[in-house]
Amino acid sequence: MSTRRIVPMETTAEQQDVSRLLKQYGCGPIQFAGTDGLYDRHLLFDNVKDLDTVGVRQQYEAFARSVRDVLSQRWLLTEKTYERENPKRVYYLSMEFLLGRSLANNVMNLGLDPLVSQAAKQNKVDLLSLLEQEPDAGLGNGGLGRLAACFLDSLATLQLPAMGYGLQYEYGMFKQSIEDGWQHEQGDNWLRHPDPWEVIRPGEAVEVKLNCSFRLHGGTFQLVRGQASTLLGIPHDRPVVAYGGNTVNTLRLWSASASNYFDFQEFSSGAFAEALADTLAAESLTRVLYPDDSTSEGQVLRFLQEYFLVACSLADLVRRFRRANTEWVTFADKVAIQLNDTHPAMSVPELMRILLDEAHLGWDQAWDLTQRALAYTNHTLLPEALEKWPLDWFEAIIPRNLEIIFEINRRFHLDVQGRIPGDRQYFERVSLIEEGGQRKIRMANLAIVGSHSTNGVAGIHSELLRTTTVRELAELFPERFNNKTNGVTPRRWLLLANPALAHVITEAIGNTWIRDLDQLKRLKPLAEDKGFRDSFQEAKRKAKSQFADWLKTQSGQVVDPDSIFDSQVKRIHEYKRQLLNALRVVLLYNRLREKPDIEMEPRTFFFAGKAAPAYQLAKLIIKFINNLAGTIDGDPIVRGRLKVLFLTDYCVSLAERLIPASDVSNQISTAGYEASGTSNMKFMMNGALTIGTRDGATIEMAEEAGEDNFFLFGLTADQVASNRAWYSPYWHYEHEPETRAALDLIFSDYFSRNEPHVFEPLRDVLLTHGDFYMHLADLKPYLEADRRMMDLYARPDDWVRKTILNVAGSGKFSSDRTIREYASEIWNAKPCPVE
Ligand code: 26V
Repeated sequence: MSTRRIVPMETTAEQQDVSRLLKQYGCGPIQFAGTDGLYDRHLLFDNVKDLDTVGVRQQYEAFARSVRDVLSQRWLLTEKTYERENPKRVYYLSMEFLLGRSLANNVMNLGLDPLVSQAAKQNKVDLLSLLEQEPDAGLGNGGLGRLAACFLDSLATLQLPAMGYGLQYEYGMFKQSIEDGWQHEQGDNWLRHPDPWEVIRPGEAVEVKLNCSFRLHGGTFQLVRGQASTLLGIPHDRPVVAYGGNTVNTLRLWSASASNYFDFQEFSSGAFAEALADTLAAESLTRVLYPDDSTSEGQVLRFLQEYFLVACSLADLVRRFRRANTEWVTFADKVAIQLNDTHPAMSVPELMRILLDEAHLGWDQAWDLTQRALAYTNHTLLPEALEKWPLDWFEAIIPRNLEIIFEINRRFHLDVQGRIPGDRQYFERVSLIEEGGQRKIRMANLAIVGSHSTNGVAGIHSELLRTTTVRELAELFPERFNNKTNGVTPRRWLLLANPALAHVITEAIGNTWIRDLDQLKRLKPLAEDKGFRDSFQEAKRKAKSQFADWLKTQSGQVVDPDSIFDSQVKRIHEYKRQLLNALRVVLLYNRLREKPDIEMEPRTFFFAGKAAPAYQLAKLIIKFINNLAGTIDGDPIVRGRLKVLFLTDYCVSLAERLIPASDVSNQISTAGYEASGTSNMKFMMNGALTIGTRDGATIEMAEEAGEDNFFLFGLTADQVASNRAWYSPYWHYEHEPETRAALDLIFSDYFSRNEPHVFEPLRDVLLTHGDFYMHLADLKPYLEADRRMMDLYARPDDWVRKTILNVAGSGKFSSDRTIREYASEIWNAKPCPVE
């Protein structure tokens, strides 16, 4: 059985003094567990069931509720403090928060580990299986949503008066299963059981007015134009506990419901189903998360979701502002609103609407306040992911907002004409409206023009955004453009996920790294310390065998913890190039088939990630990886030397297990396409070495660790751009025998004996259609880097040295650093400590 603890061994004196802690949380002398303690009372009164008959799910709920009871007073006190101090508040608006599980994290942040372990013992509760009862809150697609969750942790830990706003999707990110190698999707009904963390506040509902109604017709969403309607936004609040437990901020998620619960007139005439139709349609607005992280297809439901988030959140924060302040002029001194991508960019016209029509300010003042309050973060340069919404939808649903957009654009046009006279085409490129065919609103342009700050999420990305994607806008407003390199929370991703390594680090340098990750650089000299290297290696070995044990119990799959664990985990996407990784494996496999006697360290290649349900090629890539895994498993020549595993249903909890256990992290996107990456940082902190391209934040990671401690390869972003014109994958196919052999093997149906031609589309992507993401150009350099990496692995002492230097260099990638930069350079927000 795994000995995975939920918090590390370091218990401070403070943590040991449980009753003092409870007092600090305002709980008085109550007992957490024991007869008549919180836990027993919840078990009994929440379930009205005999204590001997409750199941482990109910035990989880009672435990989580007891933890929530403990933090409730701090939660209240936090809001009271903010009300009293009236500081500038930060609002983080995001369509996604990929939270994962909360129980272990909250217990850790509250310092309640000793209490919880003791309580579990007393009540004969198996803590590990209890923790497994909590479903992941999968309210996000990938990096963008997980970043928002890490930011919440840092905002609270830095004691910033901040709040997250999002949507309470009834169904989160779909569950993935694999049949015959193919991905299948199932709905993620994560709220099937009561959620112990949420506090629903119907009393703080807000109204959202639309100029249309909508109906569900045959399962699709239809607008009924011209028939105005009102929706209700119901707040579902979740506590965001700071490390140390002093501050407890709020994540407020909105669910939609109909305002006139159902139409009594229709009801009394007997048309019961008719009467309920509006309610059903309204509630379906927040039913499901859009499971596509790359294309903003024309979906009116997504458009409505975005406006709903914006309208509810702005109404709520304006109401809060009005409670504490009398003068509108102070709005932007009291409120900072960060837009997580363009998804909440309708905040620009919506805030203008409120300031003009409800506060009755003049245009100039409203515009000044709007620009000063709003800031926008861009997360992708992929043209297909840049949102553009049909103007027609604005007209039908929120015509007043459209009117305001027109006026913003008219004034913007005058401004541009004044600065660059006579260049009509210049304005067409920066205009908020795309003409020709169906007219559309360009949401990125709207966000940039209507805010005071636009940032990218890593140095190279911010630079490309400024010099290519929105070059003209950056020329017009150079002072608005800046970079904020992403980070991740070291609490969840090191302290919680990897207790063995966290312990080794704390033994060596004390525990200040938990709040100040730069402290990790003090590990650098220890790379030369044999004793430290040994404990470091032992911690990795422990994480690996724990992972192997878990995998065996969970799925029956067997992996060898003495093999190299080589991982690539992320959404499946052509630009992320899982195919390049798979080609590397085919090539290594060919080498072994040809010369079974060559030296090769045993290796396990882990892949995990979801494909958007409509992204056929991404699904085929999953199928290919699974077939590759099957073929290799069935070949006695390579048994025990190469293994490929596609782990199903990648999610936050799986990442927390796999990342600590990995030796090698693959970050191999076509240079210029991955905005930042954030799993790259988690791997680095957990002592994996990176093999990767010079893209996103990986560039900065190599800078911090020293390029000698990295395995960088392949075309640079500049080279990718300049080679496009003449690049031909055929050249590589014809001139590189190993590349050719690998492709020929695939096209010969070697990996698809019973499914002839199933991988033909791979030929199209990689050869016939020109290999847009340049897999073949980077394949040979990838294998050369792989060779260097394996040479290092053969010298275990040098390998561990480098992993230590990587961990020591990872301090910059704490989301605490990122949030400090946002706070001082964009928001001008200061900490507001609670007592
Ligand atoms: C776009 C769309 C389009 C409409 C349907 C739903 C949907 C959901 C998400 C997106 C935006 C995807 C952008 C994104 O996730 N970017 C990632 O952001 C990470 C955090 O900054 C960054 O590390 C990754 O490199 C970047 O790909």
